[in-house]
Amino acid sequence: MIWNPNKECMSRDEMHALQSRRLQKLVNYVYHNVPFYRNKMQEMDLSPEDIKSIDDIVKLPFTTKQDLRDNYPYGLQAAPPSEIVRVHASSGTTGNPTIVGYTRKDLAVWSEVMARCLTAYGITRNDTFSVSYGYGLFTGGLGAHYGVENLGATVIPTSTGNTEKHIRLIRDLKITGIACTPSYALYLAETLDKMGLTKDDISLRIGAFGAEPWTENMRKEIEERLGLKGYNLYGLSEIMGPGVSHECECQNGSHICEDHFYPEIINPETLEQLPYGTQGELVFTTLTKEGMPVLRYRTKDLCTLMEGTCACGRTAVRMGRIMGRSDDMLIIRGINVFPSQVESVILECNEFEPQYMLIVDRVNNLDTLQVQVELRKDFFSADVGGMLALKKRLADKLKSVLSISADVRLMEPGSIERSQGKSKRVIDNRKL
Ligand code: DLL
Repeated sequence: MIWNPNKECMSRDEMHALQSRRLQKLVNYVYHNVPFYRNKMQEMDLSPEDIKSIDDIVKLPFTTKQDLRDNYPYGLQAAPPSEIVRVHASSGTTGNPTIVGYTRKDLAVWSEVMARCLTAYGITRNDTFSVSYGYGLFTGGLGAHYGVENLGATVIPTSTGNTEKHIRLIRDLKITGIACTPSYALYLAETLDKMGLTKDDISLRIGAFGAEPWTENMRKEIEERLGLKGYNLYGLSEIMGPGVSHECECQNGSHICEDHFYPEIINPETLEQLPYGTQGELVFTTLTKEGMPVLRYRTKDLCTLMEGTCACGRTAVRMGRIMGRSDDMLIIRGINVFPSQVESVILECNEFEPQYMLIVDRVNNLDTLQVQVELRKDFFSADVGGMLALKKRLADKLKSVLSISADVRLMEPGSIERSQGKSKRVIDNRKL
């Protein structure tokens, strides 16, 4: 099934014409409503009239997460505050989070693209669907929620946490579809096991997994253990949230909702556009967004783009799996974590040297984060109570900044290996 065949199966020529019209309108809109873009374009001696088709996109400036942080909170917002009906936020590197405002029309587009995703996975009005992404500032919960409602299936807003209760709901309400991170899906499988239940006790049939990288092996394991078919769901807050792209029954890459989000692949060093089929950094331009539109947003996600009509009939450009990042962002239990956030917390405390190591692992299918930090000589002591209190203080601070718990290990002075060249601060033992 296809939710919106008019858009999803458009001929390439029609898509090109639509994208060209939308880009021209967007450039005019941001030029007149966002000083940041007007200044950038003026610096480049570029006026909105220079953009005549989507191919002219290469003339436009890029936008980075740093630009969003520098313009915190509402500097890049194009719509007046009276038009903004919702705000989400995504974790920043250090300091300011990224604030994204949505107009009523933005929310309508979002629930449209999410309905496209769910339909492509095979969800219908007859399904009962559990949204197990976090509800709140994170876009996963509410983003998927309104897509399910728009489609007309029954939404169960389970959010995250209390996994046993969740499994009882899956069983008792005969939940057939679920959206969550792939690592949470594995954790669900494990809890199912622990409760003495099997996939035959539940009726899950479709999973929408994303918000973090995952592999074909993880897909097989989740499918096997939960008795469902798992599909990829991709998105990011700065562009919209979940729903930027999705797999279909052919599972040959994820279809990008290209009438709303225009994709490019660039070389992250030279910033040159790369041809389809080459791996590089994914860049998106929001063609229809009103609240906080972005021109050429550098996602830092590395992947390839593919052209060609899919056997499902959709014509949109597809993206391959995310193969890594061009920055050092980690995704731990679905939460974006930058090592620099940990560093800034450590530097705020006199007791520690600026020597630390993050060790990420996956234990019983749940991501774990250990933070090893070196004590300064003057603070290293045999007073166990004092050391425990210090450890707790750091753990609490990290939790409030990162939004996830870390296992803090206080290390003896001089014990963390010093590097000669580029320091290595992260050991990621997860087999992704
Ligand atoms: O993770 C939005 C989302 C929610 C997507 C629910 C899918 C499902 P952010 O917190 O802004 O937004 O994180 C965006 O997460 O740039 C990727 O690095 C990563 N990511 C998201 N989906 C996938 C995926 C949400 N399917 C960042 N595969 C992105 C790999 C993903 N990485």
